[in-house]
Amino acid sequence: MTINIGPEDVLVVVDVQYDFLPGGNLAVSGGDEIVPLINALAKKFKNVVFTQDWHPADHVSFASQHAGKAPYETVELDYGTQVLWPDHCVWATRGAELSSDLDIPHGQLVIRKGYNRAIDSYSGFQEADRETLTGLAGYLNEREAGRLFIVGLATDFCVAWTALDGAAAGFDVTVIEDATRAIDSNGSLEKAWEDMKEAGVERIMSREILG
Ligand code: VGL
Ligand code: ZN
Repeated sequence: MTINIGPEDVLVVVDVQYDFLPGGNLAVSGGDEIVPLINALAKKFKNVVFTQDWHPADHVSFASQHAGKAPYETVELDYGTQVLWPDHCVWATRGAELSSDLDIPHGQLVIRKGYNRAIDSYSGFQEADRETLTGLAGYLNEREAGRLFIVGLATDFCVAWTALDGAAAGFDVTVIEDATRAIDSNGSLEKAWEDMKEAGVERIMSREILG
């Protein structure tokens, strides 16, 4: 059963940046394996948008900014519990660049997120305070976007939060599982799939589109 991609459908490529790829500061295991698949999928889509994790060097999500804290520990912030990460995707560094192995010249938009020092943003739509919007929903609505198909890194953080917020914004959202890879810290991957299922996010494999 093949899913036909129409001219309104949008491929959302989440955070395929050097820091999330092997050798990067927050490398996601197997992250490089999905790049050829994303390139193949992108050929089926007229519309492709990217997200880019884009932090100042003193970002609140970095363990280095919290005395006595190590990566993968948590802190309580105004907006809730924040997982602490190794420094990653610092703006204007190579680690923050989108992989040049992406071969998607027809990509239309790069939405940066996480640039406010005091607020993290896994989601491409909304920052972690659940208030500050990135503008992505406005852009997609103005473009009269159809279904959103989400790929990239990492399944259990930026992919999942983008999928959940896309669904909350009223979009029909599908995650292409084998075109994602996960961090999977403290059961985060299983929880992410549960949350996405509950929100009505579809979960497919790339062959359902590629045939
Ligand atoms: C991400 C942790 C921190 C992601 C971004 O892209 O999934 N994860 N910042
Ligand atoms: Zn980040």
